[in-house]
Amino acid sequence: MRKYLCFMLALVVVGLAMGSGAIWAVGKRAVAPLRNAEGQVLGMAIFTQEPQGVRISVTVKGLSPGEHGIHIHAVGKCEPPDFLSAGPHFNPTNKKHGLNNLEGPHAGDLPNLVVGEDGSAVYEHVTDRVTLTPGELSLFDEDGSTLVIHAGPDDQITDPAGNSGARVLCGVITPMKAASLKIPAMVTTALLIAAAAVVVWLLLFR
Ligand SMILES: [Cu+2]
Ligand SMILES: [Zn+2]
Repeated sequence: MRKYLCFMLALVVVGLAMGSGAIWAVGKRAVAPLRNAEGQVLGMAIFTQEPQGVRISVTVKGLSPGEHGIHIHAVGKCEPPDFLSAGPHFNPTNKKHGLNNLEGPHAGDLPNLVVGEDGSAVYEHVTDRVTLTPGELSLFDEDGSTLVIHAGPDDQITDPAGNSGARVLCGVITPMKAASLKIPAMVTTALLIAAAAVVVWLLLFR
């Protein structure tokens, strides 16, 4: 009887281990290589799910100095040269455009990217209007999402895109599976081995 109780306990441990692996596999980080119309990668965006929201970290080069509109767009597709395939701004809550719009903003609206005289920029912003985890605000909905950088500044009020001009860089937001699995996979494996050892010990030596 005790043997079976212990066996069931071991099964629960295995189940938990596999369950935790599955939860982590959803991914808490994502990445978007930013390409121009010629297909050159001129930047990289990293998305990290944090308790207070998603941290978006962007590094880019080769842009014109000054302010550039930067948004999360609704469709995970970057077809050059115009990137219109990325669709409108990510807007699951059905708002209007602009951080300064009383009827806004879109979930995908972000403060402008400021590019230096050398054409490069480092950008960091945390938004609680999107998530990497499943749900209504998830960037990983059926058709995915993109990060788009525009030729001009976003005026943060004109619907639907803030008059920010052409789409110059586009990146499909992709979950970082390998990175998000690495440590949890080790933990899962350790738990599995421990559980298996318990089972073998119980069955053979008790
Ligand atoms: Cu945009
Ligand atoms: Zn918008």
